[in-house]
Amino acid sequence: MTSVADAAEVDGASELASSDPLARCLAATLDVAEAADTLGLSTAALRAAYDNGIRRVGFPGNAYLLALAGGTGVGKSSLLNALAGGVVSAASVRRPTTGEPVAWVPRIEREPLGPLLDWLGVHEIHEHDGMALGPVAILDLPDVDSVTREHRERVEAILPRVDAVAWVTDPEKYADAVLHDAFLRSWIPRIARQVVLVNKADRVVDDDGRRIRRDLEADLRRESVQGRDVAVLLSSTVDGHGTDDLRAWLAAGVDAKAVIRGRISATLLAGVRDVARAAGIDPNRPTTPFLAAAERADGIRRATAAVLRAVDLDGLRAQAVAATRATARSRGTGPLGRVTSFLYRASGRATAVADPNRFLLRWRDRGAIGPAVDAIREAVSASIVAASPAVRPVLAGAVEPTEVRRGLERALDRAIGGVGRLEPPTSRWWSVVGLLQTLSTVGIALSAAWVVVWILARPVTGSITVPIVGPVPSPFVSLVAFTLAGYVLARVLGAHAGWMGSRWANVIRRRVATAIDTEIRERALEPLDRLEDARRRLATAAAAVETSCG
Ligand SMILES: Nc1nc2c(ncn2[C@@H]2O[C@H](COP(=O)(O)OP(=O)(O)OP(=O)(O)O)[C@@H](O)[C@H]2O)c(=O)[nH]1
Ligand SMILES: [Mg+2]
Repeated sequence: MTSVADAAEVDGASELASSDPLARCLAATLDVAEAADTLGLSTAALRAAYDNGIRRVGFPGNAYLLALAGGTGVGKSSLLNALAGGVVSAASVRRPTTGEPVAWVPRIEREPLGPLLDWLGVHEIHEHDGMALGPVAILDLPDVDSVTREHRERVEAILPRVDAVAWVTDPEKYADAVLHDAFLRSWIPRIARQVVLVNKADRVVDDDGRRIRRDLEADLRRESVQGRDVAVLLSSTVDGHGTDDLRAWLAAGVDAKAVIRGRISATLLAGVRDVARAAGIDPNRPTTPFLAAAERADGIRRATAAVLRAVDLDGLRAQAVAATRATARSRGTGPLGRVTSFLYRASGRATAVADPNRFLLRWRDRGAIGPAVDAIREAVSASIVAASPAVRPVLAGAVEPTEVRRGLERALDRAIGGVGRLEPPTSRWWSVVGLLQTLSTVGIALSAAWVVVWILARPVTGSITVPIVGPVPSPFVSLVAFTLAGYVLARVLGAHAGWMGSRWANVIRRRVATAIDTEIRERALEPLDRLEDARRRLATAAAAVETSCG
């Protein structure tokens, strides 16, 4: 059986041209199922309908399958016997009677329909020669409401695989059967060709019959898909003409292939509508995102501000200025400055206070991004409440604190990585200052030696008259002048480095802030965005299903 069905499935897939609306309907259904999986919706029923559809089109035969379905004792078997003009399926007063499905098939279709009937698990098959009812094989099914539960299970297994259904009821059961039966309500939208038969019409007077029919038609109109009216017929198997309307309905110019395709499309359409509804998509309204643009922008803005606080841009600025000053010191302070900057570096103080790269990379040591996580979660919480119940769990999962934190950390790490290595600026003037500092250091050293010689040997050196102090020996004046020059040079260097450093600090501060902003905007809500994307895909595919399966 499996091998026959598998072979049929291969045929079914290849039989449909890609331009065929049914092929488009099947493909769009699969897109809906895939998007719905991402949203955590149940897609088992839809995928089963898809599989059934693919298999059904692959089976050979030029007849469609119509099932007689309904409660026990309503006269399903009697109706089949009436149509056949003889006993095909045993009918009796015993409840329930029919336990296994019975098929009544036109002789020329018996062989081609073999694999399909096998797939349905129908083994009792009767052939007939008439074609007056059109290309139809009729199945008498067990009941759906007796104490024998397996009967209903058997029917539920067969109904997804038949092409058309005659729902049979009687004047006693009709109210329960259609008005309050979830079973029927769930099936009616999934079948394109169907009729409701109120059998045993011989038991009611004409007026009651007409009233029952009107009631049923009105109720069915509410349950059917796309305003496709379900016909309601009265029938009787004890009255000679009681099945004429049913015969006429069966024979009314039916194209078997159209019935088969209509059934598949109706089932897929109904299944897709169920899934779309669960995703909160209304086919008559544009789909809005879970998180509205304004709330999203606000959440991102607040989260970015919180992250920037955690990163500490003022700290970064101070580090950048200090790093620039350190570079200036090592280039422009002459021999003594070089010694101090070496000592600075050796002690590790330079890296602690003047290394913006290290400062950025180690943001985790300083800042807690908890407030940023809260900002995102607050922005999304209203959307979760507003979302349809079926998608709420997966939405909540997408903005779970650990998930949001991970997203923000990823965004921040990427932003810092993207900024690249920060190299403090330098200036040619610093080397010039460095040279002058070296000269002033040499001058200080020579002046100091001269001072020592002057103290010990008092050579004649002349003196310079300094205001207020009076004449001062030249070695002292020289020592003071060089020291002063060194001091002034150091101050000039410091001022210039500070100016360049703060300009650079402003640039990198902006660069880091922009990178963080961009990354958070694009990445912090990645899990939520995946859901938004799935919902958009679902809405698009569902719209395609409406047009191609409709
Ligand atoms: N008065 C009247 N009795 C009918 C009519 N059709 C069937 N019956 C009787 O109703 C009883 C049940 O008929 P069945 O054909 O066995 O009913 P069924 O729907 O196949 O029942 P299950 O096989 O148990 O699901 C039998 O005694 C029939 O004679 C009808 O149109 N009018
Ligand atoms: Mg029966």
